[in-house]
Parts: sequence; C-alpha cells; structure tokens
Amino acid sequence: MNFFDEKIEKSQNICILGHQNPDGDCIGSTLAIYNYIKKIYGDKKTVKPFLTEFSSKFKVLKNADKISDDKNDGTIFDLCIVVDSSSKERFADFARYFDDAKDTIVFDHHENNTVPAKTSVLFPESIATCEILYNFLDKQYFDKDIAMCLYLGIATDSGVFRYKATTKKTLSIAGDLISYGFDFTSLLDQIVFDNSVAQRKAQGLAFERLVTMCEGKVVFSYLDDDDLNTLNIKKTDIDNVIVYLREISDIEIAAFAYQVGTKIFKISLRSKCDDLNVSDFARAHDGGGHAQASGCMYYGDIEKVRKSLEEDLSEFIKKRKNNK
Ligand SMILES: [Mn+2]
Repeated sequence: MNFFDEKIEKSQNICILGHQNPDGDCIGSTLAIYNYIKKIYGDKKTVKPFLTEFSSKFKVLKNADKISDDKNDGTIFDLCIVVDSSSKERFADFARYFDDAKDTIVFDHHENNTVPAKTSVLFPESIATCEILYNFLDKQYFDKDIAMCLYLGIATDSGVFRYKATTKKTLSIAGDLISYGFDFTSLLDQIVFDNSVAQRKAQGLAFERLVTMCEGKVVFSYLDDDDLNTLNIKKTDIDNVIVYLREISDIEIAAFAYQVGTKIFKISLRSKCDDLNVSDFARAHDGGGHAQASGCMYYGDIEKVRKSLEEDLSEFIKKRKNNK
C-alpha cells in the first residue's frame, strides 16, 4: 500500500478539488480518484468532488453527476485531494475546503506548482495529471470506468497524442488503458471532436474575426459575452476554439480571447515553437500553464486588450532564446 492509499484508508470524509473551468485532464483525474475510492470502499467513505461548471459532454464518464459546485458544504474534510491545479488561486471558491482539511495532497504536472499541500506529487514532465495517477493508483482496482477517465485526461492534454510532450511511455499507458475495453472512438468523438451547430457557428465567427499580428507570427481572435448571448452558447462550449486557431500554417503562437467579466478577458495561448514558452508569458499576466499551452488575463475593452497583447507578444517573441 503506498502513502496515497494509506491516506485514503485513514480518512472518513474526503474531497477532491481541481482548477476552475476544468478541462478533460482535470475532470478525468477527479473522477478517476472518485471512482477508485468508491471501487475500494463503496459507501463506507464520503467522497465529494467539487468543480466549477463544465460541459455536459463529460457526463459520459462514470459518476460525473456526483461532481458538485456547492461552495457552502459544511464538512471539515479529513483529506483534501487536489488534482491538475497549479496554485490555490485556481481553486475558485472551494479554497476553504482545502484550508480547513486535516490533510492535503496535490497531484499535478504544471510547471511551478505553488499549492501549499502537506504532500505534493509533482511531475512537470508528465503530459497529464492522469498519467501521474495511472502510476500512483493501485492497478488491481482498475476497471473500464477508471481506465476511461485516465485515458480521457491523457488524450485531451496531449492533443490526442499529437503534442511534443507525448512519449513512448504516454502511448504505452494509453495502450494499457484501452485494453480495459471501453469504446475510445466514441469517447474521443463525443468529448474532443464532435461539436454542436452553435459551437461551429462560434468557431466560424472567431475565424471571421481572425487577425494576424507580430509580423504574421501570431494569430488572434476573440468572442465576447454579446456573441455568446446571440449564439445562445456557454463559455464551456468555446474552450476548443484555440485548438482550431493553432491549426494554422506558418504561425508561431495562437491567441484567443474570451470575455469573463466586464472589461476582463481570458487569453488562451498556444505555442508551436520550442523556444517560445507561453507559460512564462502567461505567468507575467495573471496566468500560467504549460510551455506550449497556457492562459492569462487581460483587462480593458477588446480593442485595448488586442493592442496590449500585440505589444507584449512582440516583446516576448523578440526576447526568444535563439533570436530567429
Ligand atoms: Mn492537465
């Protein structure tokens, strides 16, 4: 029994937290742990996963309906498990559960994790938190449902096994996971590739607005709250726009802005160059992430945001290591 299994065994009330606007790796990690504890202990332990709102397409994962966004749970948890979250600021309104918990553990693969947990399991070289969990959870309890959660996190964080951080190990883990017999084709279609008509229209609008900047090295587009209202679409439905912006030839960085408040925009960034680490860029602008995929915040109306981002990215590209 490793120390994680021991912590679970010693705890009666357990909560699981991830980062706000959870992605496939965050939701997959959360549910892999939830289903793992339930598989071993059934109803003998209380396990509460807390995440902010996420797309209903994730409902195909077992017990996705058990994830709550309740900010006022009165339980003092014996153990708070944090997954895929690089800092306490990213816990949304659930930080109190972490602060009040008797024991805390974090599993993460982001660079520069600052979560003040009692135990930290950090592997920045891992492609996904789900890959770390694959190595940590006791495989005798693995089943189709747990394998599906872990596979989803690895598939989504690797751009379905395309990004550079994908290794032989990543693929062999994925190979082992599909051997549990879930329908990975349908899973990837439902969660990664299929889009609703409204999502396609939102992507179309974002493409129509696309501009290049920084001498053609950067593509930029945006969607604001008015767009989402007109298209009757949620913020959780436009998180893949950046994926399509990245798939443009001869660019080095893709940037997508979407409104998260009055004069507040979240910027998703993707780098296609090893010497442009967008996680460094994001950290200087209230954000963080990975070398090739990160997010940060800009303030002001969209025109001001676009201008400042263009200036900042120009500077950033100029300072690259090998000065292309
Ligand atoms: Mn992740």
